[in-house]
Amino acid sequence: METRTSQAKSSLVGPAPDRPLVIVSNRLPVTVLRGPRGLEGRRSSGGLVSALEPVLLRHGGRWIGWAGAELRSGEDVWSGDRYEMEAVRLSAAEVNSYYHGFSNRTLWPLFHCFVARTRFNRGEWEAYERVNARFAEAAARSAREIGLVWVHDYHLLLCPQFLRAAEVDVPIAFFLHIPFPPFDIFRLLPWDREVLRGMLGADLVGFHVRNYARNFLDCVEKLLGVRVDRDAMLVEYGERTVRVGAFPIGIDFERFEQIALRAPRPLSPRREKVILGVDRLDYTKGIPERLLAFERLLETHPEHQGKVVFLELAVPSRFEMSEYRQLKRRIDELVGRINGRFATATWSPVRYLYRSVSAERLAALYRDADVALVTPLRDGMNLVAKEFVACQVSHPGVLVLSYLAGSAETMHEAIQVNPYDIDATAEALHRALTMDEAERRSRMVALRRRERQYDLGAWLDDFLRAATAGPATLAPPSEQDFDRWLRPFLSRYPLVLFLDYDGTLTPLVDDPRRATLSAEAKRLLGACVRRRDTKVAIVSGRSLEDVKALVGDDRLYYAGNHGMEIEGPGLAPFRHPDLPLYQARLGELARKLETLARPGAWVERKGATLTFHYRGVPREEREALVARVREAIVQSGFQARGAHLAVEGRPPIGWDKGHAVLHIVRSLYGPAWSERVRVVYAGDDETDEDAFRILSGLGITFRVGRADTLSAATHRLPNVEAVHTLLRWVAKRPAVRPS
Ligand code: ADQ
Repeated sequence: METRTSQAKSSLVGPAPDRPLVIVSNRLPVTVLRGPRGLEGRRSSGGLVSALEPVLLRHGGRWIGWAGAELRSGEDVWSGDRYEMEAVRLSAAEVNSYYHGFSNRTLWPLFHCFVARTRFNRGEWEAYERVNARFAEAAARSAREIGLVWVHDYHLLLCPQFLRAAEVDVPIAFFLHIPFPPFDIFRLLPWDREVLRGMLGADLVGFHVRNYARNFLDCVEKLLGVRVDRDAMLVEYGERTVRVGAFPIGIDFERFEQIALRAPRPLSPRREKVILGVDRLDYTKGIPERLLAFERLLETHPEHQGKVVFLELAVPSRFEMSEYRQLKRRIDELVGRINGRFATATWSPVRYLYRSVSAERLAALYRDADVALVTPLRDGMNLVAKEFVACQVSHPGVLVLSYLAGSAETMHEAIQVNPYDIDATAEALHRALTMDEAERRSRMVALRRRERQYDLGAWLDDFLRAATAGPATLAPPSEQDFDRWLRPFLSRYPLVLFLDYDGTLTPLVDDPRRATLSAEAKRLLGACVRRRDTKVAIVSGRSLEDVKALVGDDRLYYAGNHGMEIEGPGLAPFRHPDLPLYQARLGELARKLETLARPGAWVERKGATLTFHYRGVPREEREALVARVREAIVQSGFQARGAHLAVEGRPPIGWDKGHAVLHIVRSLYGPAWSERVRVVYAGDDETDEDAFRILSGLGITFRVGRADTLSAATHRLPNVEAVHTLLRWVAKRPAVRPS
C-alpha cells in the first residue's frame, strides 16, 4: 500500500501553514461572464475547486487565476467571505496559444504519453512563458505576510521559477495533477530543460504517485545533470535542495457517502445490471476502447444480452478543439453501432448521456451501479474510481480499473486491466458481473477503508506539512555516488582525469595569489598519479609556470593559459604556434591596461594571455572600469572574457580548454584514443564549458558550483570537497591491468 500519507484521516485541512496562503491555478473558482447587466460570476464545479477551497476557507488568502472572460483593469480583484480572488487578464490570442495551444495541445498529450497527438510550436511556447510570468507577477505581489504560495498543474510549470526570480521569500510549492511521463517521452519536448528548471523554482514539487516522482527525478538527473537522492526524494538545485514527493489525492469521502445515503432510491427493483462509466469527454479516458470491450462482452458472453446495460456519462470538455469534436463523433457512432447490433424491442445495451449531472444524481448512480468501468488510457489519478467506492453504501459493486490510472497504485482490490486489451477488459467485465457477493464485499470493504482514511483532508495535511517543513539538505556526494557514475564508464580502461585549478581543486579566494593547494589535495593527487592506470592533468587559466608551481608535482600534466601551453611526462612541450604573432601586441595591451589600474586593481601578465584583476576596487566603480578594460582589450584585437572578479585578454586564436584536452589525449594515445582510454573532467568555470562541449558523448564531465547555472557537463558537484571525494574514489578504485 502507498504509505506516503503518514497521517490517517484528519479534520479537513490540517495544521500548517498557520498564515494565509496564495493559490495559483489556471482557472479561478468562478467563471466570470460579461452579461447585459455587467459582470456575473458562476461558480466552477471542477474537482480542483472542491479540493482546494477548504484550505482558503480555513486560512484565508488569495486565489489567483484566469476568470474565463476578458476583463478590464479595475475589474480583476474581488473579496469573498474568507479569501480574495484575483483574475489574471488574458487576451483571446493568449488563451489560444497558452491554453488551447501549449497547455492542451503540447503538454496534455505529451504528459499522458500520446506522442502522436502532441504538437510543438515555438510561438505557443513563448506565449506560455509570457503568461506564466504574468501569473507569477500577480502571485508575487500578493506574497507578503503569507505562509505559502501553492502553484497548480501543467498550465503553470514555469511559474515557480518566475516566483523565485521575483525573490518571493515564503515557501513555494507546486503540485501536478496529471502524470509526469518517463524520460524517453519527456525529452521529446524541445523545451525540456526549461520546463524542469521552471518546476525546480519550487521548494516542494508534488505528484500523485511515486512513479511520476521517479520519472521527474530521472529527467532532472539526466537532462540537467544535477544530483538527486532517490531514497530521500531530494534534488540539489542552486543553493537549495528541492523536495519531491508523492501525495496521492483523496476525495471528501464523507460528503460523497452522505449524499449517497440521502439520494432517492429507485421505486422498483431493477431488471438489469448496470455497468457505469463517468468521465470528462477526453481521449485519455479510453471511452471508445471501453465501448468496444462491452461489445466484445456481448459477443463472447451472450448470456449477458438483455440482462446488462452500460451507462456512460460524459461531461463535455474542450469542445473548441477539433480532436475533441472528432472523439465525440466516434463515440456517437460506436454507441449507435452497438445498440443497432444488439438492441431488442425491450432492451438497449448502451445508454449514453452527454452532459453533467447533479452531485445527488451522480452519487445515486455510483451507489446503484453493479460495476464501475474506469479504464483511462492514462490518468494522473482518476477521482471517479474513488467517488464510486465512497458511494457504495448498499449492495457492494465491483471496480474495474485501468492500471494506467494513478489510482491503480493504491486501489489493489479493484480488478485491474490493460485498457488497450479489449478481450481482457471484456473478460474482466464478465468476472465482475459474475463475482459472488462474499468476494465483492471483501474487496469493497478494503477499498472503502483506504479511501476513508486517506481522504482529501489527509492529502491536504500531508502536502501542506511537507511544503512548510523548512529546508532540506542533500548529503554530500559520496564515493558510492562516484562508483555509480564512473565505474560502468571506466570499465577496464585507464583514465585521464582533467581538473581545473581555482574553484575546483582549491576554493576560490579573494586574492588568487593566495590560492595554495591543501596538503590533503596534494596527497590525493599523488595517490592518483602513483597508479599505473591513471594520469592527471591540470587545465587552468593561470600561466603554465604559475599553476605548475602551485601544484608542485612533476608526475602531472599541466595546461596553462587555457591550454595554449602544455607540458607533462612523455609529452613534447606545446606552445600554440600562433602565439609569437601576438607577443608584441600583448605587451602593448598590458601597458595600456596598466594605465587603467588603480588601488585594488592590477594586471597579471601570463605570457600567452593576461588578466586584469579588479577585486579590490569599490563595487560602485567596477562597472565603468570593466567596460573600459573590455574596450581596450577588444580595440587591441584581443578577446575579452569575464572571469572571477577579473577580465581576461586572450589572443584571437581558436583554441581553448577543450582543444587542450584533445591535444593531450591524442598525443598520449593516438587518434583512436577513445578506444584506449577514458576521460573525466571537472571544472567550475565558464571556460571549462568548452571542454564539456568537446567531451559530450566522449567523456564524463562535472561542473563544480551552483547547480542552477547552465552547463553542458553531464553531472554537477557542489564544491571543492566533492572534487576531493572524486580523487579519493579514483585513487582507490580497482586497478586496471594493462592489456
Ligand atoms: P480530470 O481529468 O478532470 O482531473 P478525474 O479525476 O476523473 O479527471 O475527475 C473528474 C471529475 O469530474 C470527477 O470529480 C467526476 O465526478 C466529475 N464528473 C465526470 N463526469 C461527470 C458528469 N457527467 N457529471 C458530473 N460530474 C462529472 C485531473 C486529472 C486526474 C486527477 C484530477 C485531480 O486528469 O487524473 O485525478 O485532476 O487531481
